[in-house]
Amino acid sequence: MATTYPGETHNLTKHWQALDAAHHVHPFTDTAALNKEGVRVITKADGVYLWDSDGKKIIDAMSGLWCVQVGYGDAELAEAGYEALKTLPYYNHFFKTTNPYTVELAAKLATLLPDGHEHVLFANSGSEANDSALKLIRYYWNLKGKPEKKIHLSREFAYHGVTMAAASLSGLTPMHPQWDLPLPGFDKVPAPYWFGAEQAGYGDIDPEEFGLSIAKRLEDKIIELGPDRVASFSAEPIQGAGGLIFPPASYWPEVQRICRAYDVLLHADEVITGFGRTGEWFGSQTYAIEPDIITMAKGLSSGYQPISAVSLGERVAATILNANEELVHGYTYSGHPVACAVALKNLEVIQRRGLVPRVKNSIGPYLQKRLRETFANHPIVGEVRGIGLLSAIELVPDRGSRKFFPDPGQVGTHCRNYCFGSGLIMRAIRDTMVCAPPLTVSEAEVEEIVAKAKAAIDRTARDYGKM
Ligand code: PXG
Repeated sequence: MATTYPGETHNLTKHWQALDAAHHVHPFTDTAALNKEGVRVITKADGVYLWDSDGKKIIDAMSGLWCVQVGYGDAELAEAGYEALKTLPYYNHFFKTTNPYTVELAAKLATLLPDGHEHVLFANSGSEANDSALKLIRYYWNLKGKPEKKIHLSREFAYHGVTMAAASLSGLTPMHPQWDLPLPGFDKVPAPYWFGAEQAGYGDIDPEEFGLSIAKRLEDKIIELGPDRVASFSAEPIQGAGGLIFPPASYWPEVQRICRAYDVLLHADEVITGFGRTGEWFGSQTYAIEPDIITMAKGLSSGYQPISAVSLGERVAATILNANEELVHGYTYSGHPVACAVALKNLEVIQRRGLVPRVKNSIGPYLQKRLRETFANHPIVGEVRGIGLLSAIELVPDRGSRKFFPDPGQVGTHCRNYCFGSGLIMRAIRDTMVCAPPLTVSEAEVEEIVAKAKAAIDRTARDYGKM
């Protein structure tokens, strides 16, 4: 990183802010509003910490965007990338060629994925993986002689990415109007969001009963559209960017039954839940889901390189790989050697350091316990929920009621700003504060996250006259 420019005397933060404002378009951002406020410049990262260009140290309880499993600054990953850059900086897989990094990674994934997932296809982002998965699903039904099975079902509050197809699959409604989406052939069913059930008109329903009734909505939708027209159901085992929605235990077994009963392919989007987040390698293992197709990204390389993958379950692989024709799909950078080298090292590091059992047995339960203890009787905390290193804190006006604040997002943003101000990164999704630290986070760092979150939530409660 360039920390100084020759002969330069002016403030570098201002310099970078000005360049950013003049030339850089940010994702999911109102550019004009950001430019008035001034962007924060992140210049380095180590472990669970980031530093900005003014030297401020920030604890990152979001692992970047839910992706930095091994923490920042891991020398082994950096060296693996450097070695690959020197040895084979690029080659493709189109011309009947492969390379050691790509095949070793594919084989390694086959040992970690749920049973039956022996084959992977690489892409570069979660969105591309989901786009690819939908194409494979369409192709599967064409090969099966059921070309009319083309409707893709997914859920409200789902986040599956931003390509035309992945955004269509997403159920966060603000993602659609700017682009005239969803495309035809996409339909939604409700999410198993028990905390929001009362507000959504389900009354004071038991979580397990709610899980079954939401699964039934999937069955009703398949019947309404016609099972011979429904290709697939796509779902995150735990909904992430939609507000950390953990399904009641009754939900997944019933969804699995319904998908089998109506011959609908089950696509698990493990972009957030993969690679140890939930205390297993994949969320599908945590919930005993048997998907036909799995998409993964983020933690696959701990975010150190852009890489994603689609894995094919038994029946999808058997059909597509025996089609006796070319699979007309693939990217210039599918299975990029440098990205694969880094991802392979990342998986080795996660395994060697025992990070997945650590999330399941020690640091995950520790985070969950400390958050629950800290907010047990807090006046604006309606629920603390979580599994492994995924946690959510619901901010509500009256902690007993499961009713939301009137203008969703306002209180959450207010609290998020206090977090940022105190050097803590937590996401606010509507009024849900979420936290997903690196799998390497220590108990002392958990304490720092919890203390800073408590201070921010206390200040928010005071500002809203609740404390
Ligand atoms: N599926 C899931 C479940 C995701 O969470 C994607 C697909 C798309 O991945 P790419 O690599 O195309 O971004 C995601 C991405 C947030 C946030 O603020 C979450 C994501 C991306 C950006 C912001 O929570 N998830």
